[in-house]
Amino acid sequence: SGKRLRVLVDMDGVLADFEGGFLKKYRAKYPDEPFITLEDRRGFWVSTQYGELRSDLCEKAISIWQSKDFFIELPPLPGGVEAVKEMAEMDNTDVFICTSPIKHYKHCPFEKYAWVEKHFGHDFLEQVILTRDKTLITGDILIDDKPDILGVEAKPTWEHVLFTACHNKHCSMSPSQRRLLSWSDDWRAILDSKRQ
Ligand code: BVP
Repeated sequence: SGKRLRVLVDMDGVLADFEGGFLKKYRAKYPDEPFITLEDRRGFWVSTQYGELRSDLCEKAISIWQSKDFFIELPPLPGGVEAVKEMAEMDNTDVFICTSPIKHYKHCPFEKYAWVEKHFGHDFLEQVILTRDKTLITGDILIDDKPDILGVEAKPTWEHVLFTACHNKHCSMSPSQRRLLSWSDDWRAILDSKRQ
């Protein structure tokens, strides 16, 4: 019934474990430097919190995700790949992976495509959207762990469903905003609530 549902799914922090992958490689490269446990993470920007811990740690953090093989080696978050594959098979449903690459472009955009091919298969590359401004992309739902998704479009078409992550679990939210606590949470009910 009704028109097709378009679901946009973020990659880092929703499908790929950016925070866990970062911490593991940061500790391996800088074993004698202080670090922030996932329990103590606050704020979307890892680099900002490391810079607050000690100013030189901001650039050390950045060096981790600018390195070759950082993005391709990110482990999938539990249930995410399976959920997106199931969504893509649903009637009247179009799913896109919508992700913002870092501006240090040597490895990240390539490895984001390679990650999707590795975990979803070559054909799923049709579903990848790389953009620095998600407000330009039209959709019914955007599942994303970033609390504030801003861009040039003041009124994006999508409803932002906040995917819970270590850095946002304490964030207060407007009463109308919805969360997806994990991929074990009822994402099917959220999709169904948007169908005509
Ligand atoms: O490519 C990811 C990692 C990067 O920003 C992008 C976020 O994309 P979305 O999840 O919004 O699609 N990134 C960069 C920094 C610092 C840069 Br300086 C950071 O602290 N955290 C982070 O995720």
